[in-house]
Amino acid sequence: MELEDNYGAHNYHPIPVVLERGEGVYVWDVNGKKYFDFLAAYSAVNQGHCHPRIIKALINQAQKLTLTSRAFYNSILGEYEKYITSYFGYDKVLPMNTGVEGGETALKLARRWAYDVKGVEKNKAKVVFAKGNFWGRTLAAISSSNDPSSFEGFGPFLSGFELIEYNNLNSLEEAIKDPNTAAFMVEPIQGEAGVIVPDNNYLKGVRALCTKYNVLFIADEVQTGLGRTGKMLACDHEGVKPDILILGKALSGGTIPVSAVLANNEVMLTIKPGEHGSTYGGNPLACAVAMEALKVLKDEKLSENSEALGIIFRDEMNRLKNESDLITDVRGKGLFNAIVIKELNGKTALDVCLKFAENGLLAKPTHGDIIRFAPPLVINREQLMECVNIIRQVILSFK
Ligand code: IF1
Repeated sequence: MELEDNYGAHNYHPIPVVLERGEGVYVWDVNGKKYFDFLAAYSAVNQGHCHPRIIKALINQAQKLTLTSRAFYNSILGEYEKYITSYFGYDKVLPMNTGVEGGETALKLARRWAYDVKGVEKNKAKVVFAKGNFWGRTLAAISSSNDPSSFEGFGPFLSGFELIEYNNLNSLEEAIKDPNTAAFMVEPIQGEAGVIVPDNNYLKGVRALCTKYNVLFIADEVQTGLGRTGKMLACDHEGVKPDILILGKALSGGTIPVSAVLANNEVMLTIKPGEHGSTYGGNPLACAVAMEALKVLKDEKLSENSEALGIIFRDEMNRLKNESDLITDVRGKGLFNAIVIKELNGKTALDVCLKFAENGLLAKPTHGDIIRFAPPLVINREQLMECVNIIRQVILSFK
């Protein structure tokens, strides 16, 4: 911790636990203490820490070829592109590395499509976002944010962005009827905002309005995708298909950064050779790891497990809510859940999380009073109940 303090940027304030090993739902600290990981690296280790099949794919490819740059072809990228596009049902994929690069890529595609296909006047394209959104830390991402801790002190900001209320179809229609609108980019469930689940049929409404006004529906499934909410994609709960799908995090099972933007030809082919890319985008190592990470999700039925155990978890949290005046709300879908903590005698969500850590469960608060619970999707019922008991014991200890 001291080394990080002396030699690292102070852009984080971690919970004082020093981890050195991970396996499945467990992580161990440098003193050998074992924890349930109930954050799962913000949903990047849905398949569990160091999944043997994903690590094996990583090692095999790492001993063959890791990076060629896109100046040349390589023997695995085409196979991966075919695999992932048929897996999600899109014509094409643009491979990138981090989630925020996926968001940036989606926005560039949307603007190009607006100019070249929809016929919006040059440099007039507008993209609409929901208040409370979080899709990363780049200047474009913070330019679309209404959270001062994201954007304060980093101006000037990118123009052409408009913010509307989340989960409000009237405000969406008002914003996108503007003929200059290229896209609406939205998280199907808002993660950083605190696992904000919109009303049923919100996504259906988004889909219908975007179709009606010829506006691209961009779904940011970087956190909600890949089984996290109990379906392969959170959009699958309402059977809606976004025009642009952004994936990241668990796409690599928590090994190396891999993200992907999927779209059909009308959108994807607006970007011509040499107009976008990245040194590591689509590198052989990423392709090998991502294919295995996607196979594991299906082979181990992790979406189904997420859905079933999520129901049990929320039932247990609601039971606990009735027994303790500390919890004011329980919400989520699948194994993507959060509780809202009412400050009690000066005790905050952080104090609760520190106590969780003492009792062998790792979680982190967001926005002060919300605790997100998102374990690896490989967790089994027995392990889940052990975690419920830890949570119950800690919560009830705060009188
Ligand atoms: C950190 C938050 C979560 C995301 C969605 C895109 C991205 C993220 C819906 C960008 C990234 C990460 C960032 C990470 C912590 C984590 C996070 F707390 F920051 F906000 F999950 F809620 N879309 N979220 O959630 O992906 O570029 O990071 O790969 O900043 O520490 P990225």
